[in-house]
Amino acid sequence: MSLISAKDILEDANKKRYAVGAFNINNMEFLQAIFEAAQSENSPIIIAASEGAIKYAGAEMLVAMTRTLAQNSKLPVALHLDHGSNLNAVLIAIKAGFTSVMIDASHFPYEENLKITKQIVNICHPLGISVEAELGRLKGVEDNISVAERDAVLVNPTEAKDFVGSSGIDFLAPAIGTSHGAFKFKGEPKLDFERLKKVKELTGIPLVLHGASSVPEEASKKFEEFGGNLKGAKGVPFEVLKEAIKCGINKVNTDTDLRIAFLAKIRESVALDKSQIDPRKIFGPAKEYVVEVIKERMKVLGSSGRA
Ligand code: TD4
Ligand code: CA
Ligand code: ZN
Repeated sequence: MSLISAKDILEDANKKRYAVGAFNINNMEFLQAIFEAAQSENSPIIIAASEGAIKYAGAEMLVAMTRTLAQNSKLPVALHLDHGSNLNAVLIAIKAGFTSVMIDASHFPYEENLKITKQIVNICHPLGISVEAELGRLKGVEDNISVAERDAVLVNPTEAKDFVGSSGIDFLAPAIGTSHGAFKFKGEPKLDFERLKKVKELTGIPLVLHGASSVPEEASKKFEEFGGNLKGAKGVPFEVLKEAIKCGINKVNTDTDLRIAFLAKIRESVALDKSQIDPRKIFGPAKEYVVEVIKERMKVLGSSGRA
């Protein structure tokens, strides 16, 4: 199939209350792993590329690889710019052929965020490209912080309603207590589900969970067994993800889990096969290890069997 917009994928997820993984690509092997897992699970997929990924591989290259794999399959596939920081980054992505973008202006004051987001919507929608925006900041919140501090960091549901209505975005990332990377929580992994439910109630559109990696135990153990250090790493447990999906999350962003899995296996292969000089013999098994992590997540998210 040709690449489609993420809106087309997420509308079904919103209606039927499941979530689709947006998996970040760090290199060609990640992309192959996502497709292999999706094929085997019969799942729709959102391929996410950050500005960092575009800088590393080039937007045209990412589009060409993703298009080729999508055209050789029957799966619904969207190619999405993750955390686009300004108009220029968005233009580079859409010029190359991305079918969905995120504009992340959430660190600006509300009015400024809205203004920038509106501008992106006006450019993207006539082209059939879907738009995601963010409200609040991606930051873990401790249990013992004050209500005021919490409100300053996390999404404001009333603001979310106004923002969605005024901007015309297709899906929203509300900050509810997650953060990027392998170290998400000091104590219990807790998200603000009440806030999330309110945002869903007031907006009705597909919602996105950023910083949703789970830091899978087996891969993390392997990573450390072969000389790595992930001390204190903590992700969002599967049970918490499922609860978030019940409260209205339809897109679950995952990068860290794939990174940990890929590098854990590379550490193992390099340690155990000391005379190996063929990179394919090192990257191949690492890719297959990533496939397993993705398949497991597709089952948890409920996107398996939905393609
Ligand atoms: O948006 N993301 C992925 C962030 C990718 C960052 O890429 P660069 O290093 O190129 O900037 C997520 O929300 C995933 O969060 P996770 O929990 O997987 O860290
Ligand atoms: Ca942000
Ligand atoms: Zn993110």
